[in-house]
Amino acid sequence: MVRTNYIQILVLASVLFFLLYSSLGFTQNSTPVVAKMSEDGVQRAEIIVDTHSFKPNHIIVEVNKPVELTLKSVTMVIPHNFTINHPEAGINIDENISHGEDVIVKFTPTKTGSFDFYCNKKGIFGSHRKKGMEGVIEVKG
Ligand SMILES: [Cu+2]
Repeated sequence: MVRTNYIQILVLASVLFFLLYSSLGFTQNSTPVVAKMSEDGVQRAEIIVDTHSFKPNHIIVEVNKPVELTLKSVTMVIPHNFTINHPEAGINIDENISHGEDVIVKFTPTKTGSFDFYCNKKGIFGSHRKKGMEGVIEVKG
């Protein structure tokens, strides 16, 4: 009888943990944010890097104008990453972001379209990307 209770508690705890963990990690598309054009002609935006999200995760920029994204990590321990691999559009970045660190990435998109970015890190429960660390850079003409 004691043994049965122990197993029930273990199963319940596992289910709760799984629900909690998976609820942290599905992609919710945030409202698109238009990168702000500065006087120096650079389009700038900030992205908050958390576990497991980028906020915002949809940035709109103009084609053929330089873009500067500030990636601000607000995590306590876990390192993340910003990968966007679209050399055909002049965008090819793979930058690690330590916990609590600000990383600035720069590129000039040469093609219109929607280009996906993500975190390439993997935890013991799977890739950060699958948990929601992905987004899109939308390049407009
Ligand atoms: Cu990550």
